[in-house]
Amino acid sequence: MKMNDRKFPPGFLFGAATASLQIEGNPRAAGAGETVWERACRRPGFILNDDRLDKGADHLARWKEDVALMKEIGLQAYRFSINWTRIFPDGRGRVNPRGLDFYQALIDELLANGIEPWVTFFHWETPQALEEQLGGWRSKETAYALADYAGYVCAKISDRVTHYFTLNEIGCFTHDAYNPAGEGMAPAAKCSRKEMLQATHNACLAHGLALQAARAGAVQPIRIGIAQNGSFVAPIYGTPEHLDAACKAFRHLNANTLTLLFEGRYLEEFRAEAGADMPEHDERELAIIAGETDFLGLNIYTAQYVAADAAAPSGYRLLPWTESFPKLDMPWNFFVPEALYYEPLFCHRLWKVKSIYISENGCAALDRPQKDSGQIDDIDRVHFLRSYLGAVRQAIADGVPLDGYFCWTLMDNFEWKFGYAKRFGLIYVNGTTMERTPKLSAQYYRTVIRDHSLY
Ligand code: PNW
Repeated sequence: MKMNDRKFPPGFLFGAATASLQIEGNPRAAGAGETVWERACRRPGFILNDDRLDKGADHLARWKEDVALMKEIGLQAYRFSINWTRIFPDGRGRVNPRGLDFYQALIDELLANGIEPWVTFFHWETPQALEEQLGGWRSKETAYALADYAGYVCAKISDRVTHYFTLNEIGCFTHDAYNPAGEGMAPAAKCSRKEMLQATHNACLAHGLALQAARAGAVQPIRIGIAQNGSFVAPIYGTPEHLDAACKAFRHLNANTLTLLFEGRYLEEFRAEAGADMPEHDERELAIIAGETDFLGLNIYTAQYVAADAAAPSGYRLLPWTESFPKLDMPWNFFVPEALYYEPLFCHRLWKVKSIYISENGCAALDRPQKDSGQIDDIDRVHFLRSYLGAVRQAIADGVPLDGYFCWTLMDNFEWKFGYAKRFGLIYVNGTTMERTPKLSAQYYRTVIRDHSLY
């Protein structure tokens, strides 16, 4: 493909992403059930400032205004998640007849405004009932329940929605939520390492089962994949030696998620490391997990640097962060734009993935409205987006099949353990009045989308 040094290919899709629990507010409206996040928010000290989900960004009330803002930015697609417990309050069994009403209306409004809806079935909305009855993701039954829910939803919305993500970021709701430290994401249950690895396996199984269930439920052909982060790495610089080492590290460090999904088996190295803690599984499950997808979504914010190391048994060395390394306003939000070049490149190289979307990319910044104008000049976010989008362009120019980019996130929201203290939005949300103000970065993104060009 020929591109001048600024243009994105004509078919390249620009969107923004959100998640239900982070923006909707009012998590029990219209007969919804409880999620593990709502429950965990009640634990004193679990969330910064003991913030709750109740407010979110008040999207449940302001969704029409929000779609109008999306249109103003010129979004071609909008990725959002459905809260499982709005549809199945207990995760399975009883259906809430009012549960889909909000999403149906949102989908219609998006389409009426020329914005393509991309639905995530699961962005960490684990039903509290399944946590209590089954142990949540520690049980394979949760994987089957997720698939049933996905199939049900797909049957109801696939007349208008043709793009789906099965799950968002497997590691964040398994490895980070069920571990020996009993810390991290909700439910932050103290578990053995075996349970932790089993939870990750079960989530991979849920992904595979959801592929099948969604396709079976769909009333027309759909495109479906996952939105996954993982342990992302980049060569310290791009000589063949460091590049090969980073690619090897990428496959190894993601052995029980991306590598498993695309290769359908656990690597020998992983088996050796896991030892007696290997998750229970069989060949049939591995085949389900490796079910064909239509695209791969990668949520990429940063990557750790890797160097080739002939002396190390693995052949590579992970380079620790230096204290002065530039980062944005999250402890892990290191500024590594080339991550958007290398991670898609590795997936293409290792597994011949034919269609890749950046399903999330963005940063937290200390946004402050100007005293007089109220304007938010988030120059750090503009700088961040321009740099990362540059790497996307470079990857495309080098033949990596990158088909779209979703900015995280549309508007300031509930940032999990950090509550409302961190701002990732293109749109500023006043936490008291809930008033929305597009930031300078929203203007920047609008211009990029309008001209399909990197500025
Ligand atoms: C993603 N890391 O999580 C989630 O999909 C979003 O819901 C979240 O708001 C957003 O990124 C910002 O945090 C991540 O440690 C969790 O690198 C952890 C990391 C990256 C993303």
